Amino acid sequence: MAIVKPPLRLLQTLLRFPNEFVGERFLVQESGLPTRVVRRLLSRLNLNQLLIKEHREGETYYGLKLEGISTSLLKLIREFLIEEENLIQNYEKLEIQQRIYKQQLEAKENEAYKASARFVTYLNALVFLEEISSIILRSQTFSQVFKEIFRRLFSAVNYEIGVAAILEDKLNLYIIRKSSIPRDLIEKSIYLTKEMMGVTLSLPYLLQDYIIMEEIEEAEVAPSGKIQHRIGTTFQKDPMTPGYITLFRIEDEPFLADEKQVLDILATQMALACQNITALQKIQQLAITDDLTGIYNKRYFRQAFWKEFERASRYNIPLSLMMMDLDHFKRINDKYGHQIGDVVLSEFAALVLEMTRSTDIFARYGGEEFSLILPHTPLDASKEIAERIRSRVEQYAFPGEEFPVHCTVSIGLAMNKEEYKSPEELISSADLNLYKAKTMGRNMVIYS
Ligand code: GH3
Ligand code: MG
Ligand code: MG
Repeated sequence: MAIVKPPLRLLQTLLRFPNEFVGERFLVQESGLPTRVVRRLLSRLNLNQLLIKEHREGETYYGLKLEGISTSLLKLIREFLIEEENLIQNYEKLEIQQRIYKQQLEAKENEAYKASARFVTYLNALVFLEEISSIILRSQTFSQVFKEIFRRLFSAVNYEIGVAAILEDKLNLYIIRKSSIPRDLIEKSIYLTKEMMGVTLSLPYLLQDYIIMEEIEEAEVAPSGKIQHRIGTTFQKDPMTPGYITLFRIEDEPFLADEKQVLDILATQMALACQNITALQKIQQLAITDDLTGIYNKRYFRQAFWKEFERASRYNIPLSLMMMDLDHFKRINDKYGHQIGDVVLSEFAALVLEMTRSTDIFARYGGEEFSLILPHTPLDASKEIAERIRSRVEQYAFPGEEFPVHCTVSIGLAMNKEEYKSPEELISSADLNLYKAKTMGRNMVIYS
């Protein structure tokens, strides 16, 4: 049985209506072939002079010239049509296949592109993180840590103002801004940071008390006026105290989730860096503090005195030094015990510390000897201070076990002179005066 191909169906359709005109739409309907195929076949048939084509009222009508068609010609037509149809169908199949392949290829390309972009981003992030953490972990001060973080963040996050806030004695704010950012926007960002920090950490007092350390980054950005966007994160400055970092954007383009993520990842690094610094500061503090009295020890005295002497000599400014020694301290130990002796020593330190300025450096020189450096202080002024210390100690009732303990102090005071070439000379001079005070009867101030 011969397979009836669609083109044959068309021919059959036409043959069923010999000499009649049949509309194109009708042929499509009857033969079940697509319009395109019918048109093409009809145009081929037309070439063979078999078809009569007429246009009536805007439609195309076809008729078939039956006379003159031989069986062999009919057979040829049939074969031609079958061939033609196969070709068309194959072509269509190929076209569809090609379209599918193209789509698949595009999808694969897209996937590969995304994967490589993701990889590059990931790699960049790793390099960035590695760089930033090694630098901030080596930083020795909070201001170094935040300077590095802010500087490096400029390459990863688009922002114009950065504010880091940590609680030390006060709330310290470390601020970076691009140079073109006006002052009022900085103030706004400080306000917002404090507000956010206050809200996040429930610390309302933060709104008044703070110190600012500012860093300005050179860059050309024209601020459009107001702060549009911000992202922030908390980090653990030390186990007890949180810190806060906020980035502000003036351009009206929200921060991306990726940018927030960078900041969040950095929170861990910042916490580590800050904890290192806190530990370092504690160790440094311990290394220069006297255990018993809590004031500076001799090590720090030497460092500080050498520095002050150098500065005073260079700029020709007055510098006074007091050496103090408690009188007959051995007796106090003998009479009341070593423990009471210790109490007297630490009370004495507290008493003197109270009477000094924040720029003075008071240290335990050893045993029951103390030294007080008075920068920018001429002899007139330091004499008065020494006398006030002496008389205060004389009148002070140190707490004993049963009765209050009384103790006096001898003070040797000296001021720097042009002929002193080394700090030791000023120390010797103060020491000599102390020795004189002792030999002249104690409980007195001798100066030169
Ligand atoms: P002077 O008036 O000549 O200075 O007499 P002094 O007894 O104070 O001087 P001396 O140098 O003979 O004795 C110092 C004493 O200070 C001896 C020592 O036991 C005591 N001393 C030194 N360091 C400490 C300390 O840390 N605690 C106590 N309780 N006593 C100390
Ligand atoms: Mg002594
Ligand atoms: Mg003594």
